[in-house]
Amino acid sequence: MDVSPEHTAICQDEDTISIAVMGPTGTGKTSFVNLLSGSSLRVGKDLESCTDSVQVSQPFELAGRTITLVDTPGFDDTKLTDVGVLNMIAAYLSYSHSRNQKLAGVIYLHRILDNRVGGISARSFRLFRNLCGDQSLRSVIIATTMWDKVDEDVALEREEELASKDVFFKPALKKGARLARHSNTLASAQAIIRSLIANDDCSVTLQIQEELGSGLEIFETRAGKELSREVFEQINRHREEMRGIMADIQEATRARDQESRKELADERVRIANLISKLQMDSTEMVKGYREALAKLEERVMKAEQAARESKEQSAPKSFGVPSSSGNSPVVQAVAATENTNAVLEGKLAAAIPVIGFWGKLAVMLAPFSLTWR
Ligand SMILES: Nc1nc2c(ncn2[C@@H]2O[C@H](COP(=O)(O)OP(=O)(O)OP(=O)(O)O)[C@@H](O)[C@H]2O)c(=O)[nH]1
Ligand SMILES: [Mg+2]
Repeated sequence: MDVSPEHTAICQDEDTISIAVMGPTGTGKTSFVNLLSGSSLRVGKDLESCTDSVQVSQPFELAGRTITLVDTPGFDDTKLTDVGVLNMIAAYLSYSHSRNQKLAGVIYLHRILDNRVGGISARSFRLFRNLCGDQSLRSVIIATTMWDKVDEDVALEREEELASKDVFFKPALKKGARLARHSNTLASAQAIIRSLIANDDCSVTLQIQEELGSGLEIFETRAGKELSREVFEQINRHREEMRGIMADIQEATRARDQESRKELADERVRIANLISKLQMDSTEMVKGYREALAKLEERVMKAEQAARESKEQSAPKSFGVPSSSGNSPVVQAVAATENTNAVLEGKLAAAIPVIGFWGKLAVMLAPFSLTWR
């Protein structure tokens, strides 16, 4: 399990605030992060989920603040389990909180073109609510995306439905969350950020941060409990499916239909694997969380060490590297994938001019701090 951003550098800057971007897979989280920050984090191209770890954007300036965006994998990822996703997000949130990194709020993205107010979207939002708790909803903006993909009239109708039905966003909106539109332009993304950082002191503690900070185990948190319940239901659904397949296999055997029998047998194996993965993940939730946290801590320590060494060796003043001290907050900078790949290929000189200071710092520190994919 990987908690680390793909390309991480650590430096300290107490004035930098971070904003987490969450939501189901494919809602445009990474696109939103890239648009605002100028990062080049990988964006999905097909139906498969794309982001498979928590990753942090380059810092950018807006409304007099230095901001980093925390991009997260979505629940209902096609490759990761929900337990794996929760562990990664929880480890990041808990660790950054323990290092006093200011979280200004959370932007939750929802595709306006999803015509079902239920299913995956509702499940994902339920988990999100449990992760945030009620008290931090004032620092949550639910932003609808993909307005260009659906007729405006239909989109407006759906927006109204989202805001007015108990089954979806209404209860959260009543408790202080805000609904916004993201029209895929920089101006609309910036407007969302501005309204998030305008009203408060730009520091919120999410429910899961409080819970983990007070010593609860991940499975004892509200989100952990909700997810365990969901996983249990998922396993039951798969078992039900399995019973149907077994009956079909018997039927195909009786009918001597070898082709169907083979297809059904393959499906049986696939579902059996799914069940055992879900069972293992949920029984090992604590282990998975601790591993995620340990990896994150190790990488941060290595990157800090590398930052210190780099500062000593390479005239840091010219880069304006902030001073490092033991308990300062964590700020992570991310370089673009293509440029980091260039570094891997030994093209450091070619990569540096493109990515600016934060990317440069990331590139410099990366070989010390990362497990490359
Ligand atoms: N038409 C349209 N496409 C968008 C918009 N936002 C994102 N996309 C596209 O939607 C796809 C998924 O976008 P991502 O940014 O990778 O979504 P994500 O939420 O990060 O997905 P995961 O990493 O899989 O959780 C990409 O092909 C984007 O180009 C939008 O507002 N309009
Ligand atoms: Mg993504």
